[in-house]
Amino acid sequence: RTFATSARQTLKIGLIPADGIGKEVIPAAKEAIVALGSDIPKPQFIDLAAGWETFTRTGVALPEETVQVLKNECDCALFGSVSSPSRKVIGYSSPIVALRKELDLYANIRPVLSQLTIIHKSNVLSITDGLFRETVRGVPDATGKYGDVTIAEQLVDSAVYRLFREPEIFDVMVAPNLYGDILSDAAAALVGSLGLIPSVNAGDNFVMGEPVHGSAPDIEGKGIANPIASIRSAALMLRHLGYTKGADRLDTAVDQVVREGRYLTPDLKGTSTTREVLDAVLGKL
Ligand code: GGG
Repeated sequence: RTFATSARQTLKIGLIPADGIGKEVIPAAKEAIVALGSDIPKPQFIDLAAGWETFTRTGVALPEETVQVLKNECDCALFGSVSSPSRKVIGYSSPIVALRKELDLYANIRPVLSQLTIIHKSNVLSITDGLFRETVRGVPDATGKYGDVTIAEQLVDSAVYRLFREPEIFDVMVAPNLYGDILSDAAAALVGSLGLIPSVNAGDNFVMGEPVHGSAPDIEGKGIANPIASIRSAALMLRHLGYTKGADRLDTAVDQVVREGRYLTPDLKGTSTTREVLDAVLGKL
């Protein structure tokens, strides 16, 4: 579903870089959006706080102000990456998970290229994964929609095996959070780097772009994070809103830069900085 209004004069975009390299790649996506000029409504950016650093500073990982501004003032948003601790910290819970719930963003869509197969483990987790499997299978009957979609299913372990051996057999994989997270990282490896892969968190009333990669503390502050996943996330967000021309321009510019291979960050075996890759994309725009 898209919810663009052609009458919109401005596009209010909440920016939540959060932690680590999110603070480097979201500003890059912002510059790419600005460079689209009149192909999209005039963008207005609102900087918003969330994440582990916000928690250590304020005691809250997702400030209520961030939620309220997103709900009441923004047309869409871009989220960067979050560094949740691996141990239990009292009072902390993942802000991206909370945001998805607050904004009713029920699908995290992670296109890797550029049917449907239900991924589950209901032979072992019969109650939880069984419910997921039956729910997806029940969608066409319940809604009468998706008549031309062929639904297949695959146990998650064998899905990993087949993804690596014959990725072409999959078109769309629908999975619960954990399997989807693992499979999308695996799929990113197949196409070259996690730094290329975008996502959108989508609901019926709001959309939030988000690179699939995490906060990458090992390269934080070095200026070498790949901005492409965030620029592509901005493109997905704009496409979801119906701004196809702007989205196409971003994707085409990125495609050209990657294909030429002159300006690539180290995750793609290049030596370029975030700034140099961004400038190359802006040059193509
Ligand atoms: N942009 C994706 C991201 O931030 N990934 C890191 C992640 O999964 N963190 C766990 C969490 O806090 O939810």
